[in-house]
Amino acid sequence: MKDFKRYLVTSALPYANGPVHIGHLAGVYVPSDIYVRYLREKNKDVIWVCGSDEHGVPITLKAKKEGVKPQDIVDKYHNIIKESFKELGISFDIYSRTSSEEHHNTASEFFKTMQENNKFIEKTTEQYYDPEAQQFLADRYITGTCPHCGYESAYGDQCEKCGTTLNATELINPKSAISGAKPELKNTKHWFLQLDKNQDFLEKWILEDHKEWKPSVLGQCKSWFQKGLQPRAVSRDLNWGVPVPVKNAEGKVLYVWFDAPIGYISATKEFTPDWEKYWKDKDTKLVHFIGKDNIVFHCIIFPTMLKEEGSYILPENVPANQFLNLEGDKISTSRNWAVWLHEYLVDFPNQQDVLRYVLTANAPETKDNDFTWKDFQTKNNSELVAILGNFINRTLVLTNKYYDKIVPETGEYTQEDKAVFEDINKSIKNIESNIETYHFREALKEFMNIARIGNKYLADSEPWKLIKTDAERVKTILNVSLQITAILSITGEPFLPFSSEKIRGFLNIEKQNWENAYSNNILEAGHQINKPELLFSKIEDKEIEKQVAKLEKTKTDNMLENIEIAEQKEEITFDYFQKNDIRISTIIEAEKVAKTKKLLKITVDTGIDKRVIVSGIAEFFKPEDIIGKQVLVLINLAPRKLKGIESQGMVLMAESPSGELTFVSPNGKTENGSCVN
Ligand code: B3M
Ligand code: ZN
Repeated sequence: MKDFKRYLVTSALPYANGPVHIGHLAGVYVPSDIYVRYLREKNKDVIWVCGSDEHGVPITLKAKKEGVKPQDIVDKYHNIIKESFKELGISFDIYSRTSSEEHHNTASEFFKTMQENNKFIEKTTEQYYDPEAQQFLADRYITGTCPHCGYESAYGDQCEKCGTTLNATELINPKSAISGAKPELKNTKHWFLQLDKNQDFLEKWILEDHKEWKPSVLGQCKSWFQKGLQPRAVSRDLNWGVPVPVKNAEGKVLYVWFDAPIGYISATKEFTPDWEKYWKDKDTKLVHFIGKDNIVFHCIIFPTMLKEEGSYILPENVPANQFLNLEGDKISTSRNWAVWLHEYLVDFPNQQDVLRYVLTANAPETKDNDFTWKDFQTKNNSELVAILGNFINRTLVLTNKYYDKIVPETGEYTQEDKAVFEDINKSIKNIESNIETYHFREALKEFMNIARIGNKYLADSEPWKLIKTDAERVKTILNVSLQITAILSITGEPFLPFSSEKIRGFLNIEKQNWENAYSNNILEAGHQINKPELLFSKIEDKEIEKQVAKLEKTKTDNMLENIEIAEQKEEITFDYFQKNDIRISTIIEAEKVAKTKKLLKITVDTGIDKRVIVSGIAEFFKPEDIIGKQVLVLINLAPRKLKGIESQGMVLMAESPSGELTFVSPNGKTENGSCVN
């Protein structure tokens, strides 16, 4: 692997239109935090930038919905996001925002340089326009049916169902998201990035020079290349964003996906005056952490911008992740189907590492994955508590008991001792190679393997028994166990930074370099350690039940919200209504119609005659329960055959907005054949 002088790591800028949830964390922020913390422990020169993506239609739509200004929305969520990241230990060097002046200037300059070097094509094309709202409908301002998968709520820029990137004009039955109106096509001028002209370059750069990228990333790029790259507009008719910095471009701003990745550059600028070294020197390794829906922007569009601008380096890797589901369902901000980070931090105080652990262990690295509260509990109780916590606790408690918190001398190592260190060294190497190739789940497994090795070592050597017969040997065993504990604090730092800090506190040591993990003498004999405390505690059923109940409530709320009371039907005259002959009748027989789920064959006494009616109510009523019931029957409905049975009329039912059926019965016993007028 090529050795780079410095690293520049970016993580997708979250849209400031809502808080951050576990899907964002598992896909992007936890893995990038692991990567960067590891590089820092290795004393690498690394800068990690992120910030809020504050432009684009998701923000203006949200503002409109809440009746406030876009700036109010981004201020609110920028702060929530920034704080919650910090509390989870997501250790960006800078968390900036794209509404900042620095960013507006940087994005404008970038565009101007390209413009002056004739890198854009200026074209007037027809775009959708909402005649009611009197505005062009960019991106998410327009919805319609996806031409690829038939999903009915696809956006003008992307179908969230099948992931395809779209042009608004491809949508079937387009509709304005502002007024619901049918949009019209209207001429407007825009600036287009010449992706087509760069296809050869991109194909070679990605498919030949970066075969090591994740198969899913290469796959998406390939499918873009196969379709053939088209020029792509990088401006929009909107009033929220970075204004297009040329004359006569009023009412036009840079497309959010043009300005947002430039946010990585402005954040770096804000962080250090030395920023150019990180962005323009070939010895920098640039890595973009993103989710799979951002692949095309980071692998094709942004690299084309960087190359066309001319003075920037390109990414070395774009380790995109798949999606995390929640309890088997797709996470959704609009359906509130999510575990929100800021809420987790309140519900599980001081348990940041538990979430980090579970999200890493379940990271959707190669396929979509699922988060369940039950699994969260199990991973905490039977892995963090029972393996890692247990090993460290036993080591510290015994050291406290036998040696009054002083690290004992080691005697000559036995075969077992040597084997333990060898196995641990292998695991450390594996953590390194896995982190360096973005396999964080595997890396975490190897880390836990070190704790397992420690546990087994204690269980096999039984110092608590040996202390009576061979006290000398126990000193070595505990010395070795204490060294393993120190190794865990070093190798655990990328994954579980809060626990690592605690362990350092227990051991009374400073933060170490990664290389020290290979030492078997991090703690010298005679070193004084501190009184141990528990590292992890059990999560009880009731805490989990509370979270599950919260999700259940979301489900019911969503269902209720979807229930609509049927609108009033068109007007009819009295005479028209009078044509209905409705009679009080009694059900005298009822049975299920064979081979159907919904149908009951009912015999009613209408006062005039006894007749058979086939009724679609079997899912709501058992035949035996309705016999003897008085109901309303429309008797002059033209007969029709259902499943071979002639139905002579209709039993009237009330249908609730949620689709439940009940009988409409007279109030008190009434003679069969009575007319309902
Ligand atoms: N704001 C993230 C998203 O799709 C989008 C990323 C921008 S990264 C430059 O949620
Ligand atoms: Zn689709």
